Amino acid sequence: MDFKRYLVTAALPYANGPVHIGHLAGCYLPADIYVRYLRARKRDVKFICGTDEHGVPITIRAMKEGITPQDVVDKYHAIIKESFADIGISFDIFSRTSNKIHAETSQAFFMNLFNKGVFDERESEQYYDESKGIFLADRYIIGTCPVCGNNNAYGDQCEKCGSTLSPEQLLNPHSALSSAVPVKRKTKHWYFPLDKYEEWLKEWIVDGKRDEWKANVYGQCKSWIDSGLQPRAMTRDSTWGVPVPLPDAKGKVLYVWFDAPIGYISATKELTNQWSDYWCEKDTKLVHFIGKDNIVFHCIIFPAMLKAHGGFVLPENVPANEFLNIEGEKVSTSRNWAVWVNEYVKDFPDQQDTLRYVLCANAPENKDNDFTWKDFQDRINNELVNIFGNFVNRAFVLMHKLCNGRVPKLHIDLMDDADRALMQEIMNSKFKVQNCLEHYKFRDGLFEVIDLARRANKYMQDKQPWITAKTLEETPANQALIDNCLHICLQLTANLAILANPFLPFTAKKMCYMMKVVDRMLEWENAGKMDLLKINYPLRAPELLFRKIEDTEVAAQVEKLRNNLKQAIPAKMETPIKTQEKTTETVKTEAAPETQIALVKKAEISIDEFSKMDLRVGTILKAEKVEKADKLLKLELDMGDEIRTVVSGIALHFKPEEIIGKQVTVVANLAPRKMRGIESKGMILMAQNPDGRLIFVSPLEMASPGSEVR
Ligand code: B3M
Ligand code: ZN
Repeated sequence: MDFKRYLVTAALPYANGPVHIGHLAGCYLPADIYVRYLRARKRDVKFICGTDEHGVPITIRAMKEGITPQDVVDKYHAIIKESFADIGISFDIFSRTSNKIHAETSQAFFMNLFNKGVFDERESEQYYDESKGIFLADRYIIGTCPVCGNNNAYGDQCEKCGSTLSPEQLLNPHSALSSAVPVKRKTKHWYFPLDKYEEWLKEWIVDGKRDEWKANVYGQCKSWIDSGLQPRAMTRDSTWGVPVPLPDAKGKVLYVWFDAPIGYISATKELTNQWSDYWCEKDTKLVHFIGKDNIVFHCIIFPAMLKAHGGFVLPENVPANEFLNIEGEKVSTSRNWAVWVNEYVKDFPDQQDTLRYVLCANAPENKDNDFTWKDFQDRINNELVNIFGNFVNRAFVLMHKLCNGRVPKLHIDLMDDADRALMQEIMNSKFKVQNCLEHYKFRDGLFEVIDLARRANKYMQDKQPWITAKTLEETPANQALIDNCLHICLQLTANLAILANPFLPFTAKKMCYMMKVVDRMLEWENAGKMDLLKINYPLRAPELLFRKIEDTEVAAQVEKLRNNLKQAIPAKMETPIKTQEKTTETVKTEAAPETQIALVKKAEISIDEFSKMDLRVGTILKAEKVEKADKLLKLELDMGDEIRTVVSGIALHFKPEEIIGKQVTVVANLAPRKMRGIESKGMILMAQNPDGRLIFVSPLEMASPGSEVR
């Protein structure tokens, strides 16, 4: 099918934190490369994004920072927008879902379905936190995953095994906001009957011609459909979000995954009066760029919503990427294990394209990939600097030295096989890169660009015009050979700028400046041409396109990652680690990066001495900070036959809300002692990592509270 226009969306990032390079590699960079390519082909394209400003991630962040949800989204919208602009992500609009136009659009969408009788209105019992007066849906509720046993699974998803969950499925559910064990309360919601769209989705995805979709995307969709679709509530009890536009819906808002994808539509409306051409005309190609955790929402739920509404185009493709790890470990925002884009642009000013290069060359297109600073350095120094940059620089320097700073003539009669072969390569490269980009193979496309530069380098090395120059005194006619070589190298440089432009736009611009050509030369139809630079045209002196990354810079970045981690996990460690504890007498050690916590071997004890200890499993029911004692948490433990209070010196390591439901090992017969006026009965055991991190000593499987540890 021939498409008249393109609508390209990139997932709306939650406005609850800055973006990191994993976001870029997974979604925004491939989307930007694709769009820049389409623009170069003079296709009619709109590139849509904005911040997702509703939902639990925002309200939880607000509570953590002690500010309002509005403050949170204002702060992070600005930071995220700036990061994208700095790194050259060229959205046509970067909107926000807190805009009025979005509330109107998503409410109208809801009413359209409501008036058609699409929703089932259902009253059900849901978990409710009495201490906070709030229903616990999605990420407000935490518990043990029934699939993998992860103690920190959310009410909508387990991030460890990827299972989609409902709060009812969690074992040991507890509120993420307080220490409360939730109760059940009646509430009414509007359900979208996904089950009724199962057949249609099967036809559209499984039986339909979705063979273009990436295997990971198609596979996830198929397994969802195969395991049967369930109705899903499209509303929530909350004060933060788009209000449900019905008279009997006080205190109800649209579910964030109902309103967020509609955000693509509202942002397009905000951008252009012609928005309906893009959303409603059959000859629009709609492409959603997302990360792999968003597949079901973009391939199943949103298409079913669009279908129920009617009149909208459906996504032609959803090229979702996998995740990018950092230095061998999963990105973790709570541990601050991430490379933040806003910090990168400060640490590496004018190095936007180098990051774009590395993230594309190493993109997690088919599997999770790893980013390391060493690989960043190697790729830049060995590929961008040594191959691409070096070739362009040599061509310019030699042209200034051997051809008076002007584009030399091409003597067709003197061309040899090597000249012709390289010219053919230029043409081939255009089609290879084009083919990759049309099929969302961005890594391969970038590889083709570098490969052309690699061949060009070899050509120049074989021709050695600087050696030919030494023969000129005796054989002046040899100037024609030098001219031919540099003519071809310079036309190739212009071609490289066109092919590299979607990937490395800052570099392409610099090259245009050096060649004294206007940006219009970068249009794709010019690729493959050998007359892009006019003969005798004077060119500027070369500028270095890329610089080497030094060992010290790599070391500094690795150090920075480690320091961030240490700040997330405070450096001041307390020993001994058994944590009932002495607030004043505790020995403090500073955990420097190299200093591992010293292990002091203790004197031998007899089995009798050991058996005096009553070790038991306890489940943390409540955890709260002890006033005016920044290291202490007051814990309430379910010990089977009783609830115990234990005061523990772990407050610098864990947030109270994160440890509810965890099982711990308790020294149950330790003499009680008063700490800050609270009687502490027992002590919990902790393991301490060499880096100072504390880890609960917990049973591998859920044990009954009060079980003896022997
Ligand atoms: N905000 C989830 C995420 O950032 C969500 C995407 C919405 S796209 C409509 O991963
Ligand atoms: Zn799980």
